[in-house]
Amino acid sequence: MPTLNYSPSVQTAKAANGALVALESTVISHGLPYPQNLTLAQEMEAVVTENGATPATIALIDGEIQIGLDAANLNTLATADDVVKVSRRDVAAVVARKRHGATTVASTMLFAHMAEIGVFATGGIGGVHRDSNWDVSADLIELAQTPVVVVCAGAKSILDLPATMEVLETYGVPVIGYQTDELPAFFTRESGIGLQIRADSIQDIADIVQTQRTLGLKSGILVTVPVPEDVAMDKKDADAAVEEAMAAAVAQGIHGKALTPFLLQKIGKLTGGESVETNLAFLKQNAAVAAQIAVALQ
Ligand code: PSU
Ligand code: MN
Repeated sequence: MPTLNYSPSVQTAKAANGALVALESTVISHGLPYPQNLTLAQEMEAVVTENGATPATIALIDGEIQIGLDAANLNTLATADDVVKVSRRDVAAVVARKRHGATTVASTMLFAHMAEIGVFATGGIGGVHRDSNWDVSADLIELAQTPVVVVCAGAKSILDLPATMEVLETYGVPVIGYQTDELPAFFTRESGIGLQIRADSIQDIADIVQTQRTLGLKSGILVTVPVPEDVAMDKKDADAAVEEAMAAAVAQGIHGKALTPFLLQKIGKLTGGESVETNLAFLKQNAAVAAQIAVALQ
């Protein structure tokens, strides 16, 4: 086993068998602008705590795997310009070279599982990019093989959502709609894509998770929570910004790991910051739902 460096609060929670929620760090370093990213990271941790669980923000600091971050480390992730966006394929190189790395959904799941943390809150997962040859996020493949519950606001509308759902089905990943019949689409509550599993209570979700574990099914579980109504974006506005951002990415030849951060930043600019506000709101909501699930699983 690699060395996992636990923060004091995570160490204490683990020793007491307390509920834990993993949080990713790419959203901090590459997903949101400074200083909202730092405030958000602190607020997500506070929301997890308020809901009875202990937050464990995961990142690589000087190549060390950190499960739970102190204030200085959070600040580094929010401000440093030499933080690598680390998906599964990047892990070994960043650890070996002792660099700073921000974990995506895929690598956060990987490290959460190593640390025996079963629930993880994020904004949205990566998926199949539109009009691309094989730009399929490693998040989907990680969900196929790593038994961690990922709570998110669906997948970004910058993705090909029907294709993303097909890949999840192929890999046997249950997708649960929390109080919704429809896949939420990140900035908006609706996508037009129906879900097979709707759960109206936290206990119902916990029962499904527990059963999945008892059955020995090794895939992850995706819990999708629609963005709160009062901060959801108008679908027309969101779609227009997405289209324009996509066109800019094509024009500038942006692809690969740079694409998602580019699109998020561009959409933020195009909407005058509205998309960032929406993003912050559902990240906190997801942290609350994840903490409630973690507590119910105790
Ligand atoms: N959700 C957000 N902001 C983000 C991301 C998710 O609200 O920045 C990040 C996650 O870390 C996710 C990654 O794993 O985008 C997907 O990147 P890619 O499409 O390159 O796989
Ligand atoms: Mn990609």
